[in-house]
Amino acid sequence: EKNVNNKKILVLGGGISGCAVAGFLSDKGARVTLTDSKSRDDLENALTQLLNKPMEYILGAEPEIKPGSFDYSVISPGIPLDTPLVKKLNQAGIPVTGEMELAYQYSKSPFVAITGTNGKTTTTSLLGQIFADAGRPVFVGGNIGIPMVTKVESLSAETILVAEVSSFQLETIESFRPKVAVILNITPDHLDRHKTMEEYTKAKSRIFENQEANDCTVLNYDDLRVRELGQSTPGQVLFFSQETELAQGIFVKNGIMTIKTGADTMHVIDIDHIYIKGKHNLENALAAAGAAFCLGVSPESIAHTLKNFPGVAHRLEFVKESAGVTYINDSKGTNPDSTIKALEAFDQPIILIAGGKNKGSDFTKLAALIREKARALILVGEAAPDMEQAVRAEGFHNIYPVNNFFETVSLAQKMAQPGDIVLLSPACASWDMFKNFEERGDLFKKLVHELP
Ligand code: UMA
Repeated sequence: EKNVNNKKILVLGGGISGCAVAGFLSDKGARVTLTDSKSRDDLENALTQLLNKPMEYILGAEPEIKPGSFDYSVISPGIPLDTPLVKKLNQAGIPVTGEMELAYQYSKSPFVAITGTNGKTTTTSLLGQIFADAGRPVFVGGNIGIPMVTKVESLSAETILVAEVSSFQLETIESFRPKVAVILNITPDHLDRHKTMEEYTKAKSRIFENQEANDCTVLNYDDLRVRELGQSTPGQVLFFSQETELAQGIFVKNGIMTIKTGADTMHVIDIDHIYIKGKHNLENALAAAGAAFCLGVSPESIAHTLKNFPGVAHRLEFVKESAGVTYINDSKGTNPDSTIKALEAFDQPIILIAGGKNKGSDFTKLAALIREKARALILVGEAAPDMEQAVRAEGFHNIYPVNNFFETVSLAQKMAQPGDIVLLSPACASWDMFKNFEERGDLFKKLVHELP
C-alpha cells in the first residue's frame, strides 16, 4: 500500500533496517511507532538519524497489540517471525511486512537479487561493479548493510538495483519480483531460526516465487539443492557450473569461462585471469557473469571487470599465493559467526589466525568447527585465553598463542604446507590492538607481502 499518510505503522527493531524504514515512512507522513527490545541507551547510535522526525518510541518494552492498534507493521530481518510480539500482531490481523518488500513497492527500476549461504556480499559487489564498468547506472544495497528503501524512489527508471538478500528478508516478501534472481548455494546456516534445511531452502527459493517467464533465475548447477530449484522457478533458468559442461548456461571448459545460449557459444575469460581466487570465488564470478549477461552486458565487458575486481576488502579477501599456500584476509570477521562462515568457505586445510578484543562471545560452535577444519590455530590478543579454553574443550590442541600480531604471519608461514590456506579471521573485534578491523587487515596484508 503506497499511501501511508497518517497510517499507524509499527516498526520492529531499531537497527540499520528498522531505522531506515522508520525514517522513510515518517517522511511520507505515516504515524510511526518504533519498538525494540533494547533500551534507548543501547540503541542511541542507530537512532540519531531519526532525531528530528516525529516518532513514538517503545524501547525496552513491548507495545500493547489489539486489532486496529496499527494499520501494518514492518519487521527487521533479525527478529524471528515466531516471537511473541509477531504472534500477537498476527492474531490481531495486523499485516507484518519487511524492508525489502517495502523497497520493492516503491522502486521504479529492475531488481537483481542475490541470495545464498556464502558469497552473497562478494557476488553483489562484483555484479555492481560489472554494471558500473559497462556504463549502466546501478545502485548496490540490501543485506550488505545499505537498506534499499531509503534510495529506491530517487533513482532513475534505468538504474539497476543490485540487492543482497538474506533468507530472513525473503521470509517477509509478498510481491517482490526481481528481474534477475540469483541463488549461489544453500548449506546449513541459520538453522536456529529456520529449523530445518527444507524450511531454509524454502525461504531462499522465495526469491523467485513472483517471477514470470521473462525473468531470469540464475542457479548453481553444482549445488544439488539449488539445481533442483530449477524445476520450481517460474523464471527462465540460467545454470552456472564450474564442474560440468552444460548444454545451455555458463560454465568452465578447458579453463575458459564459457556461455552457451541457443546455438551461440561465447568465451568470457580464461579463469586464471580472474582477479579473485579460489573455488568459492569462481562460483561468485560465474554467478555474477551469468546475472550480468541476463541483462545484456557483453562478455568482453564482463571479462574486463573480472580481471580487475579486487574483491571486498577484509572479507575473505585474497592476498597472495606463495609456495602453494593461499593467504586470505578476513579481518572483518569480528564475531564467531562470521569466522564460522569463513572456515566453511574452504575445503583445504586451514591455519587460522584468530583473537582480538573479547566481546564476551560464546566460542563453543566455532571451536567445534575449528576442530573439523583447521590444521592449526594461532591465537593473539586479549581473547586468546578464552578461545584457547573453548577450543581445547572441543578436543583440539594444535594451538599456538603468540605475543603480538607480527608473529602470527611468520609462524603461519612456517607451519603451512602446499595446498593450505592461511586465514586471518579473528572472531573478535580489533580494538585491543588496532583502531579498527581495516587497520588490522592492512597490517596482515603488509606482513604477507613482505614474506620472503
Ligand atoms: N530486536 C528486537 N527483538 C528481537 C530481536 C531483535 O527488538 O527479538 C532488535 C535488536 O535489539 C536490534 C534490532 O532488532 O536493535 C536489530 O535488528 P536486525 O538484527 O534486523 O539488524 P539490523 O541492524 O537492522 O541489520 C539488518 C541485517 N541484520 C540481520 O539480518 C541479522 C543486516 O544484515 C543488514 O545489513 C541490515 O539489516 C540492512 O539490510 C547483517 C547480517 O548478519 C549483515 N545478515 C545475516 C547474514 O548475512 O547472514 C542474515
